[in-house]
Amino acid sequence: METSVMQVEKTIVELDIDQIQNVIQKCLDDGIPAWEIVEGMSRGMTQVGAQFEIGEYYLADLVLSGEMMKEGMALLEDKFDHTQLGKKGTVILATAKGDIHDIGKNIVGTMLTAAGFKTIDLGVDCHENEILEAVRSSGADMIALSVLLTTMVGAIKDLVEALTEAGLRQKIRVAIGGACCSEQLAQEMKVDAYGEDAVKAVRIFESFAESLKQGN
Ligand code: B12
Repeated sequence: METSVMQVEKTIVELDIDQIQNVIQKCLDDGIPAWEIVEGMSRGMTQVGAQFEIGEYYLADLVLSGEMMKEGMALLEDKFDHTQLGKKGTVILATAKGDIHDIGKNIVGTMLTAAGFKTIDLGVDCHENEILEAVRSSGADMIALSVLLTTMVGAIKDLVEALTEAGLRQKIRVAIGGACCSEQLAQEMKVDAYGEDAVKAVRIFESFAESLKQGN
């Protein structure tokens, strides 16, 4: 039997924008937590991306799916427990310099917010100095860097070097994710973790928060 979360996923894959609010409302009426609905939307977006890659979907379809994501998120925004916000720490979100992909980063941000993290979203095409500045001014001790373009993996190294030069590397946890990232790349670039999806991102940042609390 198709659950209502599966319906959300399917609605995104089928780009049925007229139905997205209805299916999300149905989930909420069924008592499904907002983060589970976001997971369903995220799976749908991943499939839309895959369809685009094989030439089944076009650019206009991607834009439409992004619109659906926004409409859905607007319904869910106030369903997250905002009293917990920031209790687990502050995460800076950014897409690497030279890279303008932000759908995955935004999903990661929403899931982290839902899990009780305060997030500071610096947007796309972020230079390491901008990230460093945000670390200094906010006191954040965790960074989520999205990198989708292979040509931009050097941005990860530049960020790690900038943190090291500023004497901050030991205090800051860095995780990466996005199409061109992998566990191996994370090791090569000397970052603390790689996550393949937003659910893994939440687990990673929860373990970062725990280790920071214990002073490790
Ligand atoms: C949508 C898309 C676009 C859209 C972006 C719209 C937007 N606002 O983001 C548009 C059309 C603008 C675009 C442009 C380009 N794109 Co594009 N794009 C994609 C596509 C099809 C889907 C990406 C996506 O949104 N997926 C859905 C989301 C939900 O998944 P996600 O991003 O992977 O995020 C999830 C996880 O990775 C993870 N995650 C993400 N970030 C983080 C961070 C952390 C810390 C953690 C733990 C986890 C995590 O959690 C997310 C949620 O589950 C991918 C294909 C792909 N396989 O990724 C190509 C792709 C990334 N694009 C590609 C290319 C080449 C380009 C262009 C250069 C094309 C061009 N010639 O102009 C430009 C780039 C311009 C630039 N300077 O950035 C290539 C990159 C190839 C490479 N290896 O370098 C890809 C892989 C397609 C391909 N196979 O060729 N693109």
